[in-house]
Amino acid sequence: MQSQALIAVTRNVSSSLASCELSYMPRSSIDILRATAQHHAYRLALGSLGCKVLPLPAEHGLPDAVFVEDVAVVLDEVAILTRPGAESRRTEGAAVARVLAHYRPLRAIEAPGTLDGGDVLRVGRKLYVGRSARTNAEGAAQLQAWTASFGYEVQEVSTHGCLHLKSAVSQVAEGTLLVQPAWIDKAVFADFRLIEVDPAEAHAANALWVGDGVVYPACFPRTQRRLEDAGIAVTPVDMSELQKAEGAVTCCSLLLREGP
Ligand code: CIR
Repeated sequence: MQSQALIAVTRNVSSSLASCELSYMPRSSIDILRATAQHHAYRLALGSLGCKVLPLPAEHGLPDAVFVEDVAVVLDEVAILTRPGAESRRTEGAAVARVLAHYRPLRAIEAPGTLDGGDVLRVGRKLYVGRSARTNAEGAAQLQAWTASFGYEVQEVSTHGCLHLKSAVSQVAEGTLLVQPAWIDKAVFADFRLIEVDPAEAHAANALWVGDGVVYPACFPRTQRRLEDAGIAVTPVDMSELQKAEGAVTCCSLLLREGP
């Protein structure tokens, strides 16, 4: 049987990125040309790992639209359009939904629910949902309702001091998670092999698992070393400008298997 392509839905950097939402970082000047070049290199990295990259045009009126992960949760059976916690981000999903409609039936989180895709970590049939400033109990409950018939189980996870659950934990290999124990209770993930970020690299827990390795920010060499020592192949990318907008590697794409 031919293996299905992995599609990466991405969206080019908005010229208004500097007006992005910020929660934990001070605003600093963002070089848009550099951010655009870094995003281009990110897409090339995904392509080099076998993804079919779909680049949506930039939405210049929507500063955070490059962070497509937050507007949908895509599972094999269904895609759930989120209702992002930040009001400025609520219209970002429309263009992404038009693309996803070609691949999955669509469902949606409705008010008063809020949910950011960055708060959803899928591991098999388990959907860990971060309770953050962006995602509320109603959003998590609606996600459970839309996915229960496919056998998914939502488990809420408290987060402290970070934007999203996936700022604090991401999957890097089968059965293996990369964690920042300062921002979540790592006991929740006791059944996994855990790799902790290097204490000098607080923001290093977000990696994008693709195929046999991860796409990973080049600015965390100590944690990169821990990943490599654990046998994980790392494709480094420079994300410095997108990081000034509190972006990371998972948030710039939505990965989905083509076909049923
Ligand atoms: C925001 O605050 O919503 C954006 N500036 C950054 C979103 C990053 N998203 C993600 O990590 N999933």
